[in-house]
Amino acid sequence: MDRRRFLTLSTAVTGAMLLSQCSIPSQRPNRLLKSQSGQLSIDLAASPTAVNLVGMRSHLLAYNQQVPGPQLEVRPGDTVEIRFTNQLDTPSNLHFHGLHLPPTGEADNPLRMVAPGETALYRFTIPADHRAGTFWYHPHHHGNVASQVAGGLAGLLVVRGDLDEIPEIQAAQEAFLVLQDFDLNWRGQLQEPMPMFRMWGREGNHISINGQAPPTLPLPQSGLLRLRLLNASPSRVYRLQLKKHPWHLIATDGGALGEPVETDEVVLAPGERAELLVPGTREPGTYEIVNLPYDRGTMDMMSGRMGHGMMGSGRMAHSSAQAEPIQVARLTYQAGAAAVPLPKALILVESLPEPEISREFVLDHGIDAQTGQPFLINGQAFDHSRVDAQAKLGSVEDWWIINKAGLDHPFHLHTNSFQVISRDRKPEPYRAWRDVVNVRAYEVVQIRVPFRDFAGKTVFHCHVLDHEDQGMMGIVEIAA
Ligand SMILES: [Cu+2]
Repeated sequence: MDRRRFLTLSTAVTGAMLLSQCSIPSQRPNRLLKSQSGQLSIDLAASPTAVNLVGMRSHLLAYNQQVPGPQLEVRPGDTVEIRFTNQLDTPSNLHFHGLHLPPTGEADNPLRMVAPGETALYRFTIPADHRAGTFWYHPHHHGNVASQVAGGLAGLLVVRGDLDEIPEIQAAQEAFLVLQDFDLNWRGQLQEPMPMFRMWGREGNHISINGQAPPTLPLPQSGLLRLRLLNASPSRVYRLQLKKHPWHLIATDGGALGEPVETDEVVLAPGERAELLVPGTREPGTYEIVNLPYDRGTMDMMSGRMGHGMMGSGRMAHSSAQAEPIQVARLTYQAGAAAVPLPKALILVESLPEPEISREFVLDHGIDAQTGQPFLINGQAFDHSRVDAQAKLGSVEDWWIINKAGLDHPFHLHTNSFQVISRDRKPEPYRAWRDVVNVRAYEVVQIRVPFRDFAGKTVFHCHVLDHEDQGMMGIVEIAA
């Protein structure tokens, strides 16, 4: 693609995004399915569905005809039964992203396949000591993940627990923001990405928040607003800022931090979640959350890999389809609520013991001799019959994720959350549980993983889902 074509495309895309902001809100808020008396038992069907998305009739893929899918809420100790029907024309399945569950059988089994037309039962118990947090569900059938998630298949799965019982947090207003992007033509149909965009990881020309245009959220004056964010986009990295107003990070992917951390930007790679508290302590008015341009390294790919060298710097440095800040939500002060201070302490994040084993995982681009796939971990593309690492049940391991490529690769591990220890050998400033860490182009990230329970085979992969589908995934087998 030459420069002029890229410019034309990015201008068109930005235009479409701006347009979608002033269009009418559409879908009603999506349905909440909460466990009752310790049980959540639901039917969930994935199907092609026409929905109103950011004011436009759009032909997407939906769970129970909603984009995003219904919000599930459970508590530690609950049993969950989901009768999942695949009404798509491609194989699918369910992954319970971030939950600590067995990776086998009818639980969080990423190697299971649900054929078109089939119904499968998913059945598991949320461990009694499960951390509270913002988790989610989405399809995970290798080869179809990017297209199915890009079609809209994603939903929140919230575990309520100790974090929710902290009095200040209990008193806070709560808002969930599911960030998705869709590549739609003027008829509202999903577009197949060009081969180059499949390589970079597809990004859409419409951003939606909970399937709608940017919402306006009430911020209680002198009180607290708790924002719970999920990046359910297949490739886009969101770089969020609350303009002219403080906000405090209180939770990452795997649950609460030890204490609130005041922050400026919140960078959310695909699959990542964050929770923030906004204290209503400023001049009453309306404040804006914007998404700033973010360069995943696609520009470097364009100039370097293609050898033109004409886009190395200057205005085009941000490579995603987005060139300007885009509004994601507005917060409007609302008087009348009781004053609530920021909580001083949250939930203790344990310090993990020194690792018994250290391993390296090199992320790179190339061609795997066996599969021909271009996204590799330790020189190999995904093979469902190969075990790439053997972890001992009850042990703690350090994984060094070495990105030798010029693109960001958000690294995701199933089953067990981890803590980031260092990035480019600089220690992480605070302890946090995560299941996705964005490993930036040429960066080295050290994570520490406890394998305490749940034997079996599970996967780790890049959460740019086009990369996962094209090989950037491996299997770790956990055994006694
Ligand atoms: Cu990747």
